[in-house]
Amino acid sequence: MNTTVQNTLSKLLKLNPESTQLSTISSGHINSTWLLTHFDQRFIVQKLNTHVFKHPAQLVSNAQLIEQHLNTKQQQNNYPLDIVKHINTCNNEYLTMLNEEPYRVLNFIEHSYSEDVVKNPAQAHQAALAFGTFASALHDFDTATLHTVIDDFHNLTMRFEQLNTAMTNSNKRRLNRCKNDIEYCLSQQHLVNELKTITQHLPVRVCHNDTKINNMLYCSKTHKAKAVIDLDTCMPGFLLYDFGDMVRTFCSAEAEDSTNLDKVIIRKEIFEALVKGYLAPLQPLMSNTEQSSLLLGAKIMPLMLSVRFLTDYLNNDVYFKTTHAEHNLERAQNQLALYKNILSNESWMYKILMQ
Ligand code: ADP
Ligand code: GN1
Ligand code: MG
Repeated sequence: MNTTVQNTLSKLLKLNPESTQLSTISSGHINSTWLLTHFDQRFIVQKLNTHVFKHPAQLVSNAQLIEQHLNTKQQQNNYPLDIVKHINTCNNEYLTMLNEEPYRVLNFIEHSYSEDVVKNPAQAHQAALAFGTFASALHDFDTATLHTVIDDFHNLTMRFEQLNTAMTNSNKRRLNRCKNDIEYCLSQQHLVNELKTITQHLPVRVCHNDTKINNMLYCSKTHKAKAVIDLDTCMPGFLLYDFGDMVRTFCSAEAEDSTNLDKVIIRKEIFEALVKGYLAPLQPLMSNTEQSSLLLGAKIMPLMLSVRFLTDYLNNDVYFKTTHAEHNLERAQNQLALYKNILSNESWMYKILMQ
């Protein structure tokens, strides 16, 4: 590990760098994340990505309001999961500028692990139960107190506009590589109208907005859900997005960037377990309309991610972390394969959702 980084991060907690250890955690696409160990104490240290999060203080403020709300619920025995909390750093701050970059420290959730691909229905059930429990614990949270950390984050119309802009500015080689994928995405814009119609009848709730599988932690002893993490995009929205992002990241047998497209298909038993886990805490709060809207989320999210990955590919990979030149294109094609598979399985998915 780079000793300069280790010195810098140790400084955040006034620790002697010689008695700390640092390792990189690379599962997220946005922030830079490290595990900082000091004897038996462990901390998560994150450098927030200011290209993505223009106002990091607002993100921390949102997360802390949610932390407090969940804390109160936990004290009333109404929230069974662990809570990720911001830790006060050297200057008595929750967000610290070091070399002009914003850092924060979180409590490390001990005895936990995250997954990038769901291995079995029990894992899907536990993860969906966790995200459902999280949403249900926030049903009485005042959404007006949250800052909009990213404008139009799940605005499909705007995502199509960003794709169109990227096409006009892109280099020809990259544009040619994904012309067909772009054409297909643009042919699916009718979903925008479906979304507009249905959302008129839905309640605005606190959404996590990034319910992908590696944003929750399992207990390494019981393998049950332990914590919902990565609260950076919690904002007012519709639950269909959270449900859709779970379907997108739990149900395929392949990781989001796999090029093994034949295997990018919805696994029925995983979908069943997901629905059961998510609805257990939420169904009592939901109308029939809201419950049935979730299926639209399952279509919207892989399509929206294809559009976002294609946009970033055309923009020369400025948003998502990539490990190789075609990474964003591979992700986009993977998500399109998943989207098409969902379209061909819609009817049984709807039956399971509504039974
Ligand atoms: P990003 O915003 O880049 O996705 P995350 O906040 O999701 O970053 O963190 C990346 C990974 O770090 C997670 O998938 C998880 O494996 C690990 N992680 C993050 N926060 C914690 C925590 N409080 N305790 C334990 N592991 C964590
Ligand atoms: C990003 O930060 P991470 O890796 O949990 C992205 C999500 C995407 C996801 C795709 C702030 O999530 O919106 O769905 O990648 N987060 C942001 O894997 O853009
Ligand atoms: Mg994450």
